[in-house]
Amino acid sequence: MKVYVFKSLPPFLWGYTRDIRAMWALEECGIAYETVGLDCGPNGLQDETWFESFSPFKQIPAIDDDGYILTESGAILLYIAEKSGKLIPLDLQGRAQVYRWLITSLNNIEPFALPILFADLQGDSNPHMQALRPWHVEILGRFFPTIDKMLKTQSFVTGADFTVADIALTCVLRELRKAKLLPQYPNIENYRRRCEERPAFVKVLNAYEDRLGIARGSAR
Ligand SMILES: N[C@@H](CCC(=O)N[C@@H](CS)C(=O)NCC(=O)O)C(=O)O
Repeated sequence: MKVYVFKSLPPFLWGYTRDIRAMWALEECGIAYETVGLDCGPNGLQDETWFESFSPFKQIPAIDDDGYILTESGAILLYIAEKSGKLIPLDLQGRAQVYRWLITSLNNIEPFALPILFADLQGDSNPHMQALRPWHVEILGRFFPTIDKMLKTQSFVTGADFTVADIALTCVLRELRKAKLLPQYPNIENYRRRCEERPAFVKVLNAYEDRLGIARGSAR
C-alpha cells in the first residue's frame, strides 16, 4: 500500500499532521506500506496538480491500495481496520462502537481542539482566535469529564481492546498536548501517554522525524 505523507513541514506542525494516523494503523495491523513524501507550504502539495487525482482537496493523508484511492483520515483508519480484520471487533454492535468513538473524536472533539491549538500557535497575532479560546475550552469541558470517568474503569475508549477509534482519539488529544488542558483529566492524559507508548506509534513517530529530517523527540 502507498501512503501519501509529508516530507517537509514548518516546525509548528511537527507531530500534529494526520498522516501519522494512517501510518500508525498500518503498523498496528501489520500491513506493508511505502510512503510517498510531499512538501507542505508555499510550492508544496497545493501546487502539485497530479495529486488532485489522489486527493480531491490536495490534502494529506491519502492511501493507494493497489489502485484503490482513499482520503480522509477517519475513512482511512476504518478501511485499514476492515481490510486487516484488526483494531475493530467482528460483531456489528462492537463495530458500531468503534464508528461512534471515531466520529466523536473527529466530529465532537477535534473541531474544538484544533482552534485551541491554532490560538496557542498564533498567540497575540490572532486576537479573534484568542477570544474564542475560552469558549472552545468550555465546550470540551462537556465531553472530557465523561471520557475521563470512562477511562478510569476501562483501558480504551470502546472498552478493553485497542481499536482504530483509539488512534483517532489519541491523535486528536495530541493536538492539545501542549495546551495545559489535559492534566486536569488524569485518566485521559494517562490514556494518551499509554497509547503513545505503543511500539507501532513509537516506530511511526521515529520514521516521521527521520523523514522530516528533524531531531528525535521534536514531533513528540
Ligand atoms: N479531514 C481531513 C483533513 C486533512 C487535512 O487537513 N490535512 C492537512 C494535514 S494534517 C493538509 O493536508 N494540509 C495541507 C493543505 O490543506 O494544504 C482528514 O482528516 O484527513
